[in-house]
Amino acid sequence: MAIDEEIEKTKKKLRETPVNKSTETDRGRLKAKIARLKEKKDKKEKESQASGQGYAVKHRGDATVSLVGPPSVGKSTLLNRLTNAESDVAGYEFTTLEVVPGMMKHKGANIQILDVPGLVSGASEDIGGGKQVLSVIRNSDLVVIVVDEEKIDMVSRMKKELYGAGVRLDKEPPNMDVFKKSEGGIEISTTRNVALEKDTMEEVLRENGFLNCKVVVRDDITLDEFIDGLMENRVYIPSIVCFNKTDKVISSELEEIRKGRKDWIFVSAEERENLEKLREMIWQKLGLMRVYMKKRGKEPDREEPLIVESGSTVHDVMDSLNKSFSKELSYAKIWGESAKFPGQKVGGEHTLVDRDVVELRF
Ligand SMILES: Nc1nc2c(ncn2[C@@H]2O[C@H](COP(=O)(O)OP(=O)(O)OP(=O)(O)O)[C@@H](O)[C@H]2O)c(=O)[nH]1
Ligand SMILES: [Mg+2]
Repeated sequence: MAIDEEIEKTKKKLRETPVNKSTETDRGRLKAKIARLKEKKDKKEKESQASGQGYAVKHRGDATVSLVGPPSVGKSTLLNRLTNAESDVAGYEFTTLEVVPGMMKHKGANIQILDVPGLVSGASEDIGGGKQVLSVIRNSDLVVIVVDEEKIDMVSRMKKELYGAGVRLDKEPPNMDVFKKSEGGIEISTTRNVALEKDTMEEVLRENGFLNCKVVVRDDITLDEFIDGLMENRVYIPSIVCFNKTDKVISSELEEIRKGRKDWIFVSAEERENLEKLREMIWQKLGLMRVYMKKRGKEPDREEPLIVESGSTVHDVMDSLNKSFSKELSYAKIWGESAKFPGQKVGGEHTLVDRDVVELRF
């Protein structure tokens, strides 16, 4: 394959280029070239896959979460415990070969959980059909990496795998903008705290075919982040690392493992240990909140909250109701923590918080 060879050749060159200030521009150009070739390869594969088979996973519910991890760590067991699914569980590896969905009810939200098997090293290079698996992950709102004591070292490998596929875990997109122009060459403006050399940026831009453009960089970013900002296929997804089978580890050992891994969650799917905490962590990481809609003179619907992104305004809530309103909002009455007093009148731009009650007036 010509593209593969080119990628390899460029990677080799990059490895052979020493890391120092004088080679930064060269390294930038090489890195940009690799990124561009990978994107080209991705596009080609997507085109050829469009007609062929792939994982057809319909996204349902308020959000979608992918469970990823090496074989036999208990992904299916976890899925069955968290949701209504009945995925096969067995003591040997690669029991689950396709994506199995389940629905988790939490705080009135329907959260779709996907058991995504087979993310093994080499997936981003498409060894063993890993590309489809990656596309399922790329389209989810949260990634839960599952491991057990035996496979604990796989966490960094899986993160690397996802990184190679353009998935940026727990990161914000770089604070920059690129405007393509029809003429005038490359124009770069940066804030004072940006250390990345303009020459390097220019080289990277040219390598990616941005010959006429205006680029604004507002934060000190690394070369890799700058390249990310130019690529179309990057996705930014939050993640959780879930250590399963705590029941199999003696407590002194478990203490040792927990040290330095404060942000991990430790559960036993089999013993149903800490699963409620995992549910809550999933909810928190998804950054969702509940809003109860109320009709004039009636009690709010406490059974079926509207699930919206944290920080949503009254207008956002109206948008997510998926209805077109015949009249403009005159005001909203609100109850709950964001209200100064019960039944406060607010405008569409008012920011709501979890569990607010909203009545729309037209
Ligand atoms: N002791 C213990 N065993 C568990 C736990 N969770 C799962 N297991 C066992 O681990 C084995 C593998 O579980 P699965 O749920 O099939 O694992 P998986 O990650 O889906 O495996 P693949 O589908 O092969 O990738 C089974 O024998 C489970 O009973 C747990 O919390 N504690
Ligand atoms: Mg399984």
